[in-house]
Amino acid sequence: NFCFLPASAQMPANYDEDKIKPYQLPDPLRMENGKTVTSSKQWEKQRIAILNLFKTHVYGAMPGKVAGLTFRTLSVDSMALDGKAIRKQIAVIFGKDANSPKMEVLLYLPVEAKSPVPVFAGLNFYGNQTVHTDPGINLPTGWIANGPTGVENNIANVASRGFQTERWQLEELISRGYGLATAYYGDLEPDHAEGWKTGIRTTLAKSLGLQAQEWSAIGAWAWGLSRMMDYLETEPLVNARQVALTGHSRLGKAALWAAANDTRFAIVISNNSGEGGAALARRNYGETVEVINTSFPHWFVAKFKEYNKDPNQLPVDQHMLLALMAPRPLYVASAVEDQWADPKGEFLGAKHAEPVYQLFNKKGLGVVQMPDVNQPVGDVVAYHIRSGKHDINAYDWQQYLNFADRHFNNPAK
Ligand code: GTR
Repeated sequence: NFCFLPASAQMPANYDEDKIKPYQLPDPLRMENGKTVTSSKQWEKQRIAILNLFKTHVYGAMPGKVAGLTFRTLSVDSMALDGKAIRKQIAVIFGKDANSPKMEVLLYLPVEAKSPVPVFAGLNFYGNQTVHTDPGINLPTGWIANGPTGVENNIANVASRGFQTERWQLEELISRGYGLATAYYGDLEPDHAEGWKTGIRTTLAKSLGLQAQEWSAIGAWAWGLSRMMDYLETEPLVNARQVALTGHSRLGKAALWAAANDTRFAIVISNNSGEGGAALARRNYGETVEVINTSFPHWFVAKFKEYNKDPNQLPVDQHMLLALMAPRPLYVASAVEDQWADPKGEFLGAKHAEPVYQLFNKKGLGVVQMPDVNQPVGDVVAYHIRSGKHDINAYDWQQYLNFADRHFNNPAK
């Protein structure tokens, strides 16, 4: 399976636990006045304070809904996937005018659904057509990163259909009673340093009342996820109170940022999200703050670069981002061969979010040590480290489906 390899992946990185510089994590419960949060009620205010710190220092502003947001159904096929699913394609148009920028949502629902179903939602890397070979899926027309089969000169052609079926497990989801909603992240902002010029940070600057540099690519992708949720709330076959947000890698970072801002996402799943995602920034292991800011300057705001040399100066760390999910169920996953993402740092991110879950009488992760390979642990906060490489595969999805079954009390089947 193809994956992005930045030049920085060649840069020397530390993979030695003994060479991790000592660090002290900021306490998510410590308020600005120095006092400690002791109740879930007090947490509400602290939650906003932490969210604002992430806006200022890491991901930038998060605008609300754009005026005139419109949903237009482009196609419906109630006999998709050999009659097992309903396929809908919807243009989510960011304005009243039909020529406004838009994102195309691909939605599959189990045909047998008698009542509104829970849905997994997430952005994809190379266009909706890569999720399944279903020939009815529209091809994206905008910029796509070169690399995969069927992408030439940054344009996708039919040969890219089904390029990442393994990453979505659509048939499995449908057979277990779940829907899937996805959109191509490049509809929001093409993922390269100049992408903001043609993405929504520029095209919607006026309507959102925000300058491009006030937020980030991750912010733009996360904003799109919230607009997807706006649409899902209008879809009668979807149970919008049971939407599990998933994201792999950079899109895992975007999923976490989306769910931090938007509590309508009922479950949050971070798959190999690494640096700038679930992994602690203070650990110099694998990818670092400096490296990610150098390879992907557009992902974060300029302010984040001030911490390149010393992430200890950050007023936050990623366990606090994970804590913003509380009390919602959160799943963090790593892969053994994905040392670049710092599996232990991801585990510790989840672990140190625990005190906030405890305010809600939820145990959090509930284990002290990192579990063995392919041994999922935890209840409201779950974690696994799977064998194999940086990816999201059938094994990961099995765990996420089991997790959703548990927390959504079994889907309407
Ligand atoms: C890498 C990047 C990671 C991760 C990954 C991905 O190049 O260094 O932070 O986001 O890309 O998205 O696959």
